Amino acid sequence: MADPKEVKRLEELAYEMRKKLINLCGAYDGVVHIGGDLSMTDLLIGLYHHGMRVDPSDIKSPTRDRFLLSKGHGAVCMYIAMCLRGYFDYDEIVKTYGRLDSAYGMHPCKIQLPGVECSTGSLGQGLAIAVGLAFSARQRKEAHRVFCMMGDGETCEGEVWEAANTAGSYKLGNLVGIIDRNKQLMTSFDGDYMRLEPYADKWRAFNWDVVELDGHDMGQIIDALDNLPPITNEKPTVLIASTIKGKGVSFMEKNVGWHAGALSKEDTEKAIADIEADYAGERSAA
Ligand SMILES: Cc1ncc(C[n+]2csc(CCOP(=O)(O)OP(=O)(O)O)c2C)c(N)n1
Repeated sequence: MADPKEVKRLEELAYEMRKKLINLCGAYDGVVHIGGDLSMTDLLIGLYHHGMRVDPSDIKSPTRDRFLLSKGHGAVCMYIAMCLRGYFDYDEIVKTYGRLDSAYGMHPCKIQLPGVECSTGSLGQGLAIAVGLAFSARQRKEAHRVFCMMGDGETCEGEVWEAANTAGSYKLGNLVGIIDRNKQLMTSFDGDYMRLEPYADKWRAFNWDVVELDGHDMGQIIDALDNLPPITNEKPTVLIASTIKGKGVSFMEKNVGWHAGALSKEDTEKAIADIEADYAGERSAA
């Protein structure tokens, strides 16, 4: 059972991170993938600030856990989670985000930004790379885990399932998939066109252990990460985290118009007020 003090510490970080995301979005002269950033905020805080063995002062440590953001359009969310952990400077991210000469691109680049494990953005590829890293780690008898965050819409891509089958077949117990299951794709809801259910059963059919959780409940996130099986487990694990796209901002939540967008000054103020009210428990979820 998660320690209430740790739950509170991470909730505060997630609150701070949401406000930093909105402020960056408001300051940026272009669109940000804000809907899916807000849906995975709590998960990224749980990973970077609790569940993963990482050290910003030793980013090449061979024993570090590896994190791959397969839904690379959410890069800024990862930058801010890492910045709150001490990797990067927030003001520098805000100042340069999305510029051609910036290390903080709309999609993450491991060459430009040390600390990023994998360049992503073309959806569907991260899990296959994570499988390779996990397989290699096992061959070398290394003890770290490989974590791979995917969007649920992203898992419409066939390559994901080829990788999932490989991971299940090779019994990669050191591999952890995390699904940001916000039930929205880019411009539609799950089931409008593509249907993902029965989602958990699909992963089980590929020989994965499945943990279903509320991706906005920090206690559940901590418990899921603390109770991962040992890396010698006979199966990889997938955490299917039920989330809300745009979580915390009333006009974005479950609104397909907010997969990506730009925020006016008024939008920014309203979004910050919503996030503050949400955190204070004064606003009911959509
Ligand atoms: C191969 C590929 N096709 C299309 C896109 C454009 N694209 C960017 S985000 C997105 C929707 C992704 O949905 P989901 O994975 O559910 O992400 P989330 O809702 O969590 O943002 C699409 C189609 C892309 N980046 N890569």
